[in-house]
Amino acid sequence: MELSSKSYISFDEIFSPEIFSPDILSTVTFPKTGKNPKTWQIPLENTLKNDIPYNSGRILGAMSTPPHEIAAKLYAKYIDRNLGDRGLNPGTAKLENHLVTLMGNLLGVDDSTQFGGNMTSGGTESNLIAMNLAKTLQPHIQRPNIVISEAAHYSFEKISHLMNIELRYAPLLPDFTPDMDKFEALIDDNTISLVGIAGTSALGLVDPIDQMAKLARKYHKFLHVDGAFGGFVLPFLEELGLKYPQYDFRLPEVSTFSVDPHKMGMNINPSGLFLARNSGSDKDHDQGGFQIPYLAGGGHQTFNILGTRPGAPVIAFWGLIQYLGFQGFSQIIKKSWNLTHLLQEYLSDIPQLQVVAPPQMNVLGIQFSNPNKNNTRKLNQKLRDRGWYLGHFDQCDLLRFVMMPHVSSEHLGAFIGDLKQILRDYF
Ligand code: 0PR
Repeated sequence: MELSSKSYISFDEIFSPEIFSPDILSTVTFPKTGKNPKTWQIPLENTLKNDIPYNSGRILGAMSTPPHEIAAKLYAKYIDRNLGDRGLNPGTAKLENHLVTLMGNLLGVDDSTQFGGNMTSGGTESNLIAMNLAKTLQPHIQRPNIVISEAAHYSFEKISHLMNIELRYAPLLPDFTPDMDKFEALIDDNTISLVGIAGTSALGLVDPIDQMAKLARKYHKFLHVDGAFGGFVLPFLEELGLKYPQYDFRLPEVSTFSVDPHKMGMNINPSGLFLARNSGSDKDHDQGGFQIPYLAGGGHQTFNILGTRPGAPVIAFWGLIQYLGFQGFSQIIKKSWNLTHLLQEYLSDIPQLQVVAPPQMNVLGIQFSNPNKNNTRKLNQKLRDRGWYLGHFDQCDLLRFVMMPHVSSEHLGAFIGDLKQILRDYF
């Protein structure tokens, strides 16, 4: 059916998808001519209706959330900025430097002149850059390894594969914290970095990074902290009075830190931050970058893996920080923390299930009181069948909740009702 003329279909018809070729998504030929949006907009939107919207309240286990409207507006306005060529975008580059300084301040940096970093595409890229820096700074190590707990995010598997680095996993104790004796025993002359996690992916737990810092000092090792999730939660929870062992640049041994604005920072996707301390006047972190000499805007050195990279996430997050300030973010995080408690309270009513570890931030894991992987798999499936989406960590036999800003107490109430029903019907 040819539908190119604007006047051909009425408004009502636009909302009757059956008048459009239902097969538009099965066509395999690249369209020869452009088509009036009316001919493809409805199929497009109908297809996208398959995506689960955050405001349905159904997404209870993902570490992402809609961006704050201020961030979204700034992003849309400055969508064309390319930080792959800083020389063409010196304004955006200046904002990026300032953003790095502000985030360093949030994470315990006391001397911003001995500090640097970049926005990245997220925790994966930040972790990769950190490990690349650690490797570059120690060229004498031929067969590098890194020591990290078993709770490591899978980005480290990618890093290991891409960079030919051996991953040495310290096992977890029954309380899901790393066994620090075993952690220490894994360190050797070929260890290029110790890695601590400030907010594990499965349970949001904080590694004893203060103890790892002591090991870094004892063995003269690079120490990276993966705070992709927790790095933008812990400073606010500390302010609310919660206590954690130190996990950030307040520890002089922490070399680099990964923190993601696109998680609890409510910035647009993708946005991570790679932060690095210089150990001295050599500007250590400059050595880990790559020279790009030929750009129209002038050559520069970059850590980033991406070439062309969006500048708008920098602008959006810088603006959002100005708009909300520490207090504004604090309110958002407090609400998520309160919801975590509410969820815990609701769950305490369900004897078949138990909370895996007391939550340290707005991440909470559950499993059966008599742990059983098959039951956990089945429960996850039944919840999905009813349209509830949790994280499922099969290896440690748990279902993960993340109380992101889009979750409300009403959503949790509805969820608990369905959960109890499923447990009655199937277990
Ligand atoms: N480090 C930690 C501790 C993480 O939890 C994550 C992501 C990363 C690094 C990597 O960050 P990027 O995904 O930004 O590269 N953790 C989330 C997770 O695994 C990622 C995510 C987010 C997955 C939303 C699904 C989703 O719907 O759960």
